[in-house]
Amino acid sequence: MNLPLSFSPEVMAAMAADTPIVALESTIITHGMPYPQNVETARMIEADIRDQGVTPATIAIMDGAIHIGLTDERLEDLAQSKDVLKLSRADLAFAVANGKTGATTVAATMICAHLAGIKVFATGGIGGVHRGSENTFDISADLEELAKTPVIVVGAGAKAILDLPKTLEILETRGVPVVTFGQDEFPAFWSRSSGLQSPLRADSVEEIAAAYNMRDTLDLDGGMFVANPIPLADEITSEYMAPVIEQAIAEATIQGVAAKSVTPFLLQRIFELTDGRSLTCNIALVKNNAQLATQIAKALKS
Ligand code: PSU
Ligand code: MN
Repeated sequence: MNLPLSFSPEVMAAMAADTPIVALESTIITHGMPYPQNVETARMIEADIRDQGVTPATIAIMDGAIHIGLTDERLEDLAQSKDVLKLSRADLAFAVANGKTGATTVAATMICAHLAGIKVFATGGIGGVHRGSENTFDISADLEELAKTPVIVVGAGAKAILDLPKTLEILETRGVPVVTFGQDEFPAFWSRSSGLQSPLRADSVEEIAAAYNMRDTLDLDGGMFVANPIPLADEITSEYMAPVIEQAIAEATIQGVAAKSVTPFLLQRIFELTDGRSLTCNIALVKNNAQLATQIAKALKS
């Protein structure tokens, strides 16, 4: 098969040596954080992963290819570009075929990681069922992808801008294991608590690796969502976040923000309304997730 995959030199070396690799998404860089914090965070996360003897593979679409691992120059280009597409399953092929520059969401990163043979991927949080979805039908394609593609996604739960109970219901219906690391409660991204019980809990990376391998043995489709609570020192409490989120959602509704723009708009408004605290928190949780994903990638190799 002639796949349009372009591997960075370090990812190619890791594949040849059969050492663990952790995939990273790029929408968080282009649509989730402002410049230059976006590229600084991406570099820090990659360095942290390398420090633990694992290879990072940031995924993005450029020049008609799916890049598995970005050189520093490409990373900088992507982080500075203003007109990068936000790609999910629906538009991935169009972008590759037509030479567009695109960042991959959780859904698209899962597809690309799987094509490259990478099993673990770290992000901030996954998309989910938006509040008011009964009117807008706005449900992230990330949920459908988790049901389909055998990649472990490590995130800090789902953002409280979403309808978290409905998000967990859809994941259950679609057969996606939701495993929270080290606590009983499902975490809500900026906060450790959501008030919702996590469907499953694991206290070691070995349990996660075993569950992933057993899904394969049992021939069950799809991946797994590992919810990793933000460290206590970095969290913003749900009490503080609740009114901020309400305001951001109200503004999005009044301004008619819809479809792909909803998540980036809300993240940007919440960043402004919290005087940047949400970004500091976001960076800390991505770092924490990359660390766990790195340990899972190692456990899968042992
Ligand atoms: N969480 C963040 N920042 C982000 C995203 C999630 O903290 O930028 C991105 C991810 O790429 C996720 C996407 O896959 O938002 C979900 O977008 P949507 O709701 O349009 O499916
Ligand atoms: Mn959406």
